[in-house]
Amino acid sequence: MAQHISSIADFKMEVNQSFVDKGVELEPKFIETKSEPIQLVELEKDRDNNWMLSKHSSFELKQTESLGKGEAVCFDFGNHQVGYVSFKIKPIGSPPDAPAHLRIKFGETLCEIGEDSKDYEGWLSSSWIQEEFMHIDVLPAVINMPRRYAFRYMEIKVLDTSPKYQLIFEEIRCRTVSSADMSNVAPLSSNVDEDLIKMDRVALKTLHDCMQSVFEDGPKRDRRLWIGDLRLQASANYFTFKNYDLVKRCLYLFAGLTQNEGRVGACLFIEPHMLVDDTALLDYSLFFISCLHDYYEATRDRAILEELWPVAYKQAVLSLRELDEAGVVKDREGFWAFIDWHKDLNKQGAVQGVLIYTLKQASKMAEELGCLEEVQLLDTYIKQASKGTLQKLWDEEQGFFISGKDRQISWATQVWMVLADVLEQQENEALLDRLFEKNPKINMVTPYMNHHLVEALILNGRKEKALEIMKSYWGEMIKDGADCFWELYNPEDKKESPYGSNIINSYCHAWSCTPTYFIRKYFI
Ligand code: RAM
Repeated sequence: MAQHISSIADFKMEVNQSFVDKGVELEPKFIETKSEPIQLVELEKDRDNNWMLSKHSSFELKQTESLGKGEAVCFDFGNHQVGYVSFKIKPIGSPPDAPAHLRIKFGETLCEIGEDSKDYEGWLSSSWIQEEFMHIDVLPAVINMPRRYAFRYMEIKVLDTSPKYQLIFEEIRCRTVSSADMSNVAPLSSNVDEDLIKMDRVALKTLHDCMQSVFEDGPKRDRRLWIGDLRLQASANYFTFKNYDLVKRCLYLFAGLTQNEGRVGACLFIEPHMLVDDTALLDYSLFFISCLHDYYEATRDRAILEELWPVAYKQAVLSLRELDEAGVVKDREGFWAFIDWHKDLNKQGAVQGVLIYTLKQASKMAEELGCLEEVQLLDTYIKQASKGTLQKLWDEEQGFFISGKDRQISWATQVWMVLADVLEQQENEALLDRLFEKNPKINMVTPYMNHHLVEALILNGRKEKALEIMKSYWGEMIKDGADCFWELYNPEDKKESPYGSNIINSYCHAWSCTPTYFIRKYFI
């Protein structure tokens, strides 16, 4: 079942121009580099129907052989790129007596090159597929492709020339762009475990390629600022690139462009101008509180805390309406919160965890600011919500938190309840152990949700287990060929996609970059 993201009814945008202006002023400078292909590759399917390389050859001549109708060549740039591509085309043979017609595909992974995009039937727009068709009337030509692509592989197929001439391609180049400065990142000491060094490198590359004009969720798709992704990117950024201004910019933009009644939206569009989307997700709105809280912890920038606190507090207040008399978030139909992409996940329990977790952060900020009335109100609700959770959502017999009317037991619900510290530390530890032992069938499918599991383990005396998960999840992705960490990864179903096809998945995705945060914060 697809989980279409729905819009809120009667959507209105509320603008705080002064915040927006501050965000706009913090526009980052881009760092550009040049890259070019390192080899030519050919693809085939393996026994499990996955695309793999069948052949590769170096690209020393820096020029392709001449290609005629129906022939294709695939360039491998050796690593993930985000940027603008240019190349030269030379005709060979008689004077070109017809335009050249090309198809150009870009793939972060081989499946995007191998699969025929005509077969795509997913629910996200096929326009995200990085495939262009172009006619070139005058040859030779220098082509500067106007769009920004995210890719490692680039395939050019000659759809037609004429029987009288063929084409040679040369000077294939990419001008890469990012607002992250790799030179700001401290190298890991060489006595760190080799697997962690590799994981850190891939995580850094993921974050680097997502750091553009804002923290994008994915440079291939959706190329916008989602707050759930921002929260994790910002945490990783504090331990790596330390681009505090980029986080500040995103905070101002979310605060300056809210939805009805001042609700922070789930995501912002950047172009043609900053705009809040009409999607509202309860957990994502609450994460504005976390983003501000974490920014303050990292920078101690009191001015921004004072300035944006009312926006954070508003999210807490708005969320209280979602509670029933017992202080438990009412379960709802539809796409009202995110949590994870598991298609059968009931979100009530996990959202209750997010609510308590963020209310606690809000209370801490209120205390820091000396807002005593707010502290009191928040603490009352935290108490009520925690009590309600234990009364209504804790299943003593099974030793798990349940969610929804069917009393679903999921990994996500347990993890968020642990992070919310509803139980005592020892009980948290026992709950985590039980989770692994009983392995409830509603598991986790995104690196985003796995991040929260790892964090819960680390904070509750299970560092070894956390490391094991990092190695068996992100580490396994590397073994499966990841240059950057992917949006989705289910080791049990490697082609899983919430969108109906893995060619639309993003293979350099913000929320997957956190191994670098874990490694640098807890493991060195
Ligand atoms: C997807 C994106 C994004 C995420 C939202 C909820 O569209 O992958 O990263 O935050 O879903």
